[in-house]
Formats: sequence, C-alpha cells, structure tokens
Amino acid sequence: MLTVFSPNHSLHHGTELKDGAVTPSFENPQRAEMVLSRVRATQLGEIVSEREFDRGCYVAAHSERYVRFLENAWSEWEVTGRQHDALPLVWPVGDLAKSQEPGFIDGKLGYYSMDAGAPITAGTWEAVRSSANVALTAIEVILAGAHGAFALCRPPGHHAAREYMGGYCYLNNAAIAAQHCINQGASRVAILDVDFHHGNGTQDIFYDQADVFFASIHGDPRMCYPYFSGNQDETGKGAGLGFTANYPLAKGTAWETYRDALKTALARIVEHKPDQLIVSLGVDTFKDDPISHFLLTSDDFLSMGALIAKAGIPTLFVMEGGYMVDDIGVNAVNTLIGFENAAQPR
Ligand code: FKS
Ligand code: ZN
Repeated sequence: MLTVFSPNHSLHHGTELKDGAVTPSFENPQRAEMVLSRVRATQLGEIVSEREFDRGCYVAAHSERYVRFLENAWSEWEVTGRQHDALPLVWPVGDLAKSQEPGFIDGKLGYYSMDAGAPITAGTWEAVRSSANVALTAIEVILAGAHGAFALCRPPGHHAAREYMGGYCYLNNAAIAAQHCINQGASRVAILDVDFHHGNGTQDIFYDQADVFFASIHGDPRMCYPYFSGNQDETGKGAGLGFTANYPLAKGTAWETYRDALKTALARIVEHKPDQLIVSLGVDTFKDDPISHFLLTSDDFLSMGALIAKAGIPTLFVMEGGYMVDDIGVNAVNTLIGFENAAQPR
C-alpha cells in the first residue's frame, strides 16, 4: 500500500494546558516519525510526498472565512508582540454564539474554536496545509484505481468542523478527502472514524448531506472528550437524516465489544454503497494510550484492518490520534497490514 507523508508536519509542535500548566502537547512530531519508520521497517510499500492543491479543496469542507482565519492567525498574533503559542481564552456560547466575527485575534481564536486544544504557532499553517495536501494526494491515488492508500497526516483533523478548530485539529483531512471524491464525480462516500474520540468535526461537516455517510465508534461522550457530541441519537438532519451513525462505547471496552460495534458500523457502510471509504485511523483505542480508555491490543488492529477490508470498498486510511508513542507505529501499520492481507486487489 502506498503511503503519502510530508516532512512539513514537524513545523507544528504546540503546547497544551495540562494539570494546571502549559506543557508540550501529547500530539507531537515524534508520533508521525514513529509511524513513518514502521511503514519503512515493514516495507508496507512506496512512500511519496504530498503535492500542492488549490485552497478551494479546503473551502469545500470549511468556510472561506475560517480558512482565511487559519492562514492569518499567527501573523495577527505576532504583531501583538507575543511569541508563545496562540490559544483562545474566551468563547461565544448561548446567544453570544450568533455574534459576528471579532476584529481582534484574541476574539477570533475563541470565535473559531471549540477548546484550547489547538494551539497556533509560527509553523502551524504550513504543517496544516501540508497535512490536508497529504490526504488529497492519497485520495487521488484511490480515485486513480488503487484499492488502498495511507495518508500519514499530522496534524490530525477529525475534530475540525466547517468553521472551528479544536482537539489538535485545524483542517479536517478526512472530510476534505471525502468532499474531493464527491466533487470529482463519486456518487456516495463513507467515512468510518475509529479514533477513540468522537469525530465531531467530520460529523458537523456532513451532518445535512446524504452523499457522505459518517460512522464513528468512540468513548461515550458522557464520560469522554469531546463530551458534547457522539451520542447514539445524533443521526443527521434535513437531507442528511439517517446518514450519520454513532456507536458510543463505555470506558474499558475491549476488542470483542469493539468488534461487534465495528461490524455493525461496516454493515451500515456497505448498505450505503459508497464508491470510496475513508477511515479516520486513530490508534488511541490502544490499551496503553495515556489519554484514552479502551483496551485494544496491537494484534486487535490487525483484525480491525481485516474486517475493514471485508467491506470490499477502495479505502483511504487517514492518520488521526494515538499517543502511546512507543506503539503508535506498530498499531497504525498493523491496521494497514491487516487490511492488505485480507483485501482483494481490484
Ligand atoms: C483528556 C483530555 C482530552 C484532548 C484530546 C484530543 C484528542 C485528539 C484526537 C485526534 F485524533 F484529533 F488527534 N484532551 N484527559 O486524538 O481525537
Ligand atoms: Zn483521539
């Protein structure tokens, strides 16, 4: 299977608030390097760089003014004399949410975010743009006829909605790739999100669309981040009603229970008859993940890949979360190897 990777990911290395202090983010550059070296070590396949795409490909999944905010945020922050990471500290909620875009960067940061988990640094935009280009480059390989491909994206994307960032995410790489398929002529696409955290951003982007089916398996939002989305009764709205499916699972869930949810989700996906499947591949469902609460083992990821392959749909894997850095490479690549070994090449 082909892997697309960009060294530009390392331009982004942010901080987060943890236990009352500002510390280096769990979402660090080493994560992508560990996955890349495992791709090499297992000889998964060719590794290629991303190519450039039109900014219109990002605006297909996000609003124009949000993309403009991301492009300009660091320079607007820098002119205020601050050199540390730009983080929001105030958010519009309730009636305030209908407010207009503020003129000052501190206001814009809150206006375009869901939490303080997406720091903006000097290199963030370049890394974010490259990450989206990695996903777009890889989906074009699928559109050209490959049965599988791996977009080694960093930063991740599934918490980024049409008009906000959060949870380490800025542009929604999986959503941008899915909408690209539709814009290139696909009739239907499916996104399967197996990251431990609910893909609230992807859900938001496609909530009222019938052409992109979104299914997510994740920690129950009553107990787990992002807390405010991912319940079973969220199924879409308007034309998109019935085209979102959520499978919240309790903390402590291990493979047998997870596998049943995965089979159910995949059955729904097959029913949708998508031309392409995009998997938001977070491996923070691993038993030793420092910020998540499922109990999957490294071998379980092989089984996960095999089950996904059984759906028989051309599949793009897009890297999302996973914070046990020692095992992130094995777990991510096991999923891909499990898929490859079970897939029927076209
Ligand atoms: C729990 C604190 C939660 C934020 C977690 C963000 C998770 C991000 C992710 C992504 F794929 F986007 F990277 N902190 N103690 O893994 O979903
Ligand atoms: Zn996650």
